[in-house]
Amino acid sequence: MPKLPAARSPLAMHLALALTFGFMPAALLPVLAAAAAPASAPVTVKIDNFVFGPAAITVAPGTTVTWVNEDDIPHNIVADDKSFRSKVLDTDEKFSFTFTKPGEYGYFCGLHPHMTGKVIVKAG
Ligand SMILES: [Cu+2]
Repeated sequence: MPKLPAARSPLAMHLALALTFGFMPAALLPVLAAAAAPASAPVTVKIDNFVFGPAAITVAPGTTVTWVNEDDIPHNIVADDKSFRSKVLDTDEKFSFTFTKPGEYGYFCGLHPHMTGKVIVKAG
């Protein structure tokens, strides 16, 4: 039976292809889902006692940052490069911005320019 090994090898190759291209993406799915998770988790910056806290945050592209004014004084948020600007926030009011492009975004309070913060957008 010299023909038998040759007749079986295409089947073996077919199985190998199915294992490589059929099962590998399924095995990678949980890894990809885990890597994408941090981008969608929202981040909050609190404003209290004339301070942004945390003053500097690092987030993945696609992250929405929400500022909450927990001070009893109005404040707003103005990007150094004018890429975002909130209205004046009274106590307990919020402002959200989604950062899509990597970079460093410094910002300040338009009413109290000594109040500053920074959002660093960096891919995982
Ligand atoms: Cu202010």
